[in-house]
Amino acid sequence: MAKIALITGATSGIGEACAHTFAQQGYHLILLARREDRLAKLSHHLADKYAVEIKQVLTDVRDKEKLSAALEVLPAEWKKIDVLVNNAGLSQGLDPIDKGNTDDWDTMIDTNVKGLLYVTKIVSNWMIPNKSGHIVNIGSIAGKEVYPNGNVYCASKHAVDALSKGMRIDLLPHGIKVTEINPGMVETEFSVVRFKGDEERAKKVYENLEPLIADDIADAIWYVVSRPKHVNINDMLIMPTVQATATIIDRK
Ligand code: NDP
Ligand code: 8X3
Repeated sequence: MAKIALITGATSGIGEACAHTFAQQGYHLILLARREDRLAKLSHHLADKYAVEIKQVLTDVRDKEKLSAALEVLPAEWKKIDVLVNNAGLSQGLDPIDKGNTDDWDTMIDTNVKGLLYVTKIVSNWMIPNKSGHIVNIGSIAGKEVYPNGNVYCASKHAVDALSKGMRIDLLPHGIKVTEINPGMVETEFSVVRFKGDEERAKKVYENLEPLIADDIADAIWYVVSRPKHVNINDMLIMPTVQATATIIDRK
């Protein structure tokens, strides 16, 4: 059987770009997300275009029981996962700590931190008997710096940073690679989700600058995953050329 990659948050942005890249490289895919129509459309498109097999896992990474049930029903040969891309994540709101919406905080922490942990626990247990595997966690510049009003999103990505280091230590005896990919501004649906559907406000984030695109990150992930067995790239910070830090941006 061809190699297998499980990509969370595959229905949009970076996850969708990764699905294309891995399919193009001949990987069979397990694509996980919540939006059924998008997941089905993408899966059929990739299966037709690249002649690869695809399993759709329609679930929410926050719901550990449903997540576990949805993954455990996969056939045994599909549990021999070579690459896990822990990409599902989001930001909600951009407010000072005293004004933040506590439901938004729950959503970010439950998705970006706890969801990533639930998926990792299941998949790492499948990788361990194979004594190989590669876990790629999507962190952020927000996991390396804190910016005004970024508070809880930044905290969730700092947690991804710490967890990536922790996973690398704990999974070392099992031959499992752990890489953290940390993008700066990538134009995806991220800002539309952060601003809860306010397209105008989202568009302003990328106004008068050239942001990264999702394919730039998929390309970096493919580079990392395609290194020889003895090489692991621990951590990569990828910024648009016009972005020096989270907040210092050369807008024209
Ligand atoms: P998008 O909003 O375009 O994509 C997010 C993906 O995550 C969607 O496929 C969404 O699918 C999925 N998702 C969200 N919540 C859940 C959930 N609870 N369960 C399962 N899937 C979920 O954003 P990006 O592609 O930009 O974001 C991908 C990752 O990259 C995130 O972790 C984000 O924090 C990170 N990142 C993004 C940057 C950017 O500037 N865009 C920069 C740095 C990091 P569905 O709604 O169908 O479930
Ligand atoms: C997404 C990039 O700068 O909005 O992680 O936090 S940023």
